Amino acid sequence: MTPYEPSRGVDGATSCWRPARARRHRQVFSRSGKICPCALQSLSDPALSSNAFGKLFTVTTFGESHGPAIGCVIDGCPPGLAIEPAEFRTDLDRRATGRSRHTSQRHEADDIEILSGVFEGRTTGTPIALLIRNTDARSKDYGELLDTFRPGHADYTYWHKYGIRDPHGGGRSSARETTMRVAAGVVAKKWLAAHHGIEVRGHIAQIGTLVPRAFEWGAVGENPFFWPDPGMVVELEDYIDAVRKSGDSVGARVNVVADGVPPGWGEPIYGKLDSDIAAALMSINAVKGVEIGDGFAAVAQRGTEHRDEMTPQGFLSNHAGGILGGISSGQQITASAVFKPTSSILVPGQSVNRAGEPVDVRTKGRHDPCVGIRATPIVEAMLALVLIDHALRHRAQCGDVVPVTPRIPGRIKP
Ligand code: EPS
Repeated sequence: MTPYEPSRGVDGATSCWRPARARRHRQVFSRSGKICPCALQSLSDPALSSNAFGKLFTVTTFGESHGPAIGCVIDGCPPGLAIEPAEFRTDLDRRATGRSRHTSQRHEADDIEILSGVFEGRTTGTPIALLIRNTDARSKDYGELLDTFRPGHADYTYWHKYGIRDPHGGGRSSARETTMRVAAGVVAKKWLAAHHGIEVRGHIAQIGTLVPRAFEWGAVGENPFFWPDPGMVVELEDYIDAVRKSGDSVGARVNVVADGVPPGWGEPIYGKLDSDIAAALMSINAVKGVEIGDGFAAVAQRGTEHRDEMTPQGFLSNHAGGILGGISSGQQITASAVFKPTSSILVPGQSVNRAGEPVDVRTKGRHDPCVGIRATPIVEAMLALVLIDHALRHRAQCGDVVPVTPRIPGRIKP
């Protein structure tokens, strides 16, 4: 039984008054000039169900956490880029479960198969299809969730939206989906580095109440927390162990930067670089907040502090996060995303079942005490995917523009 008939919709907005013939011909207006809302929506957004993003470098992901496989199709990748399966290993492992005791203990190999779009190790310009087979799903953990909704989880909203759901492992709402974002991000990072010398890298900037007291980029890859302060790793281990043992979870903040982005990428007004970055980061499962540059701290700043003054030798600060008027300034792009505490936890919480009756829910299974711990490569991937899309969009419209003003160096003047 579904809660309602999806084809009819609940509020009329999704119902279509056009005859099937008009729909086939993408006819938007009736004879009397009435506009069909669903036709307009489908024209402005051909990927209506939103499993794809990007305009020139598009990525479509598919698959469920407990289905046979997950995958993605990248369309619009420039030809000639050298890429082979082994190059996906590092970032996929950085994101994967089961690589330390501080994350979910599901052990997936995450071996990538390139099904199309690459010939003799080089992209051909045709769609690149990437596939990873799921090998360690344990669906029985989800037996009790068939009839109930985890508080704080997408279970309830998916059910109300579609009237049907795959509850095993969270289906599409699972962090498993982010694997393919990271895979697509590997291709984007490689092209950005090869063509523009751009480097995208991230680190965790807060876990629960803990913030780094020191900062070393070199330390980030040396501990399971992507943490820039090597002196705090033992403290973090104890903190996460305690959270896990209590059956609870905590949130995390991930910071990401891109160095080497030239001035000029991004489109005013509705295709601003920062609005596309915000949308991309916010689309990651479990993200609840995004900041660009100083973000919400700008509320307490004065104009004299926030404006990034310019000299021929360099900018004097970077409060704007390298984006002015939605267009890159040539400074470092800086952004930040906050991941909520994992909602699948052992501590029982109140909820309802499908009949609407009150129940207590306690989630068993192999969950992350802090899903943000594995998120740094995902945030990097999403920024890289937005950047490559804007690089291609900029090249398409403004590739032959030659500015007369010398570039201000992107770095902050010492
Ligand atoms: C997840 C729950 C766990 C995680 C999973 C994300 O899955 P399961 O219950 O099937 O063991 O392991 O993460 C991944 C599998 C992954 O590759 O990121 C969730 O509820 O989001």
